[in-house]
Amino acid sequence: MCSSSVIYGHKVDLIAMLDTTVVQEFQEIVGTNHALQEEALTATYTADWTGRFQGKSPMVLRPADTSQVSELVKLAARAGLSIVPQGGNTGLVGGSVPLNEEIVISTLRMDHCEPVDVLAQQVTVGAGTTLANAQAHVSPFNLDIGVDLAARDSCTIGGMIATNAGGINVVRYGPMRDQLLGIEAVLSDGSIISHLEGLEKDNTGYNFPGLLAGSEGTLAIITKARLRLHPRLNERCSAMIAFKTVDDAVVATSQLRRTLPALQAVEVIFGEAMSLVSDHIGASVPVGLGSQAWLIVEVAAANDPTDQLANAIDDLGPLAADVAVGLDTATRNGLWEYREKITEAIATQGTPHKLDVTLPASRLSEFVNEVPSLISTVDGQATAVMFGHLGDGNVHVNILGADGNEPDEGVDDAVLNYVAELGGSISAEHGIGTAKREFLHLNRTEAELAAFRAIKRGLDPRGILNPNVLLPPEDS
Ligand code: FAD
Ligand code: 2HG
Ligand code: ZN
Repeated sequence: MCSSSVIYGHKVDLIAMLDTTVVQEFQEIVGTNHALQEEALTATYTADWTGRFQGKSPMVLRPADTSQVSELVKLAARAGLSIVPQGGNTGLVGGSVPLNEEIVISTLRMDHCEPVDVLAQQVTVGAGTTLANAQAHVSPFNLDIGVDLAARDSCTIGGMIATNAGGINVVRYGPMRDQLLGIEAVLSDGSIISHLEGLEKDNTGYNFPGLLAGSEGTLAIITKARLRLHPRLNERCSAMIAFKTVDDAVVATSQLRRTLPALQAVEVIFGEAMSLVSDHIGASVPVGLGSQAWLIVEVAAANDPTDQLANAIDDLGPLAADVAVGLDTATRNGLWEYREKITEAIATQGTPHKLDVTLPASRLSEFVNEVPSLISTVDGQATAVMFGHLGDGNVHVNILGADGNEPDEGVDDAVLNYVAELGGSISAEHGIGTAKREFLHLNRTEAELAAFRAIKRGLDPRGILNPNVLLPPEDS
């Protein structure tokens, strides 16, 4: 059908790599419409959200259910093909795209949500369900998914599990791993493991949900998940608080965590990020122009938590330089826009290196204050745009090079070594992917890496599942 195309130069070579009978067998499993080969059709599956990681694939397969995934994996294993599992392709570490011409298995068609189990406060959803659809599915029952993040319209539950996504409510509900009560997945030999009963207590051996959360597609392809749900807290109030120094924001965050039982989110925007995002959304800085840091604090409860928030802000005294409060949905959303549009604002400036790190609370302000000069010693023209989830000690450091180009590679090395020196983590919530695997040794000992490799070999002896991510190559 497409082997004679001259428009898509490299496609002919790629397709030639796949035996025609193998191609036919793949097509028989998912149907020809869901076995994509034309580069025009595969393009959105082969480049990542940031545009920094671009690959190519001989075939993107879109199975409808778990048994089709199982058949695809069996066939790939037999044919010696490697697989990149993909959900919404919103990952930010280059883990979701085929960088060495792997086939892609996209879960997007596996988006069925089973009826909400109100009695148990749980739901089982297909791995390809977007977070927004899962939220919409459970909200009529006054229930909520514990993890929320700005990519909610595109990211999938399977991808969120595979990356152990964090987002804005970790301070209250924990990351994706904490939401998991059961999982169904296809292993590298095509066998299916399924444990979806959702028993709150179930000590019957190894915990697959815990193992697969954060495994980044290297151990299995997740096909369904049983999620714990939380009562939906409809009474909400948000505030943006400006601080003269980074340290004031860190101290205030700790105080708010101690004094606000209804605390739902504590997010931070530092100076460079605030000016970039306000330009991007075409609005002025709401409060505290010239400050070094702004917190967005949200409280949520069954009964109006506004007084609770107002009292807690009063108690901050002179720490808080200025405050804007959002009582109604429109004003709250207006404040949140400054936080949620930062990633998009950065993307308009070029291709950044995204470093997503956690610091111990006692080293946070030192880190944030030091990073700009650290970066400039490596690349004099690079700028650091910083923001994140301060309640969890998680700072997103986006580094842009001159004229929107990527910065000097050495900036990653300098920042991540500094993080490790301060006792932090080189990946807070986005995962290791391709982007950080050469730095994994900064946080993991030889013994830990050996245990990781043993797990990988045990579950994927041929190394066909997402071979380019997480574990550093053995000879590095
Ligand atoms: P993909 O990008 O498709 O894949 C991510 C990884 O998971 C890859 O390694 C892939 O192989 C693997 N994978 C995907 N599906 C499966 C599956 N079914 N089985 C096995 N492996 C699988 N992340 C946060 O943690 N917190 C945030 O606040 C946050 N905000 C974001 C905001 C924006 C605007 C954007 C663009 C991204 C943001 N992210 C955030 C990153 C991203 O949304 C998350 O990492 C998300 O969990 C990825 O889900 P996905 O479905 O897009 O996965
Ligand atoms: C967020 O918190 C995301 O908004 C994206 O994790 C972070 O763009 C980034 O670096
Ligand atoms: Zn984040």
